[in-house]
Amino acid sequence: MERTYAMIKPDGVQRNLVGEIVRRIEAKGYKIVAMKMLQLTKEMAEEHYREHVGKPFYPGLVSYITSGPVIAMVLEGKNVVKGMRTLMGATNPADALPGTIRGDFGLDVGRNVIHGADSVESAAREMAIYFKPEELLSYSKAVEGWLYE
Ligand code: D4T
Repeated sequence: MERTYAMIKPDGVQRNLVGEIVRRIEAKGYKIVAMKMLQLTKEMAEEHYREHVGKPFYPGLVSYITSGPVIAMVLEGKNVVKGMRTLMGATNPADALPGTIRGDFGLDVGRNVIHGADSVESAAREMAIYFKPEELLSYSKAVEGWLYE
């Protein structure tokens, strides 16, 4: 089953959106296989956002993502990488549709509430920044027969 890395950003935590976001992820049917609260170091932020080094928004992005605690998660489910991107909505909340997390809760691209990996490869790279392999749990849930045919 596919896995992705997702992270409720410091604004999501400060705005008391953790419960609402986790509720949406669970209600969709994705399984949480790892979750923790942490504050990113500058080094972790630089590793996470290494593809954006040199872009005009990079310094602000690193200072925002390190500004407070985040919720780091590994999620599992059928097509979860694409599905989480759909649940989150467009990167810029101004373009995100109502019903998506960013569409419902965000206003500004630099405060877009949640991160989700954009490919299976990025997901693997990102989850390794935040979790040791043994922190990713494998378990079954009784509801699976009602989620998958
Ligand atoms: P993340 O990685 O945070 O989930 O966002 P996306 O995957 O949806 O979008 P991204 O990698 O293109 O951008 C990373 C991060 O940078 C912020 N950002 C982006 C910004 O502040 N200004 C900008 O102009 C852009 C393009 C928002 C997300």
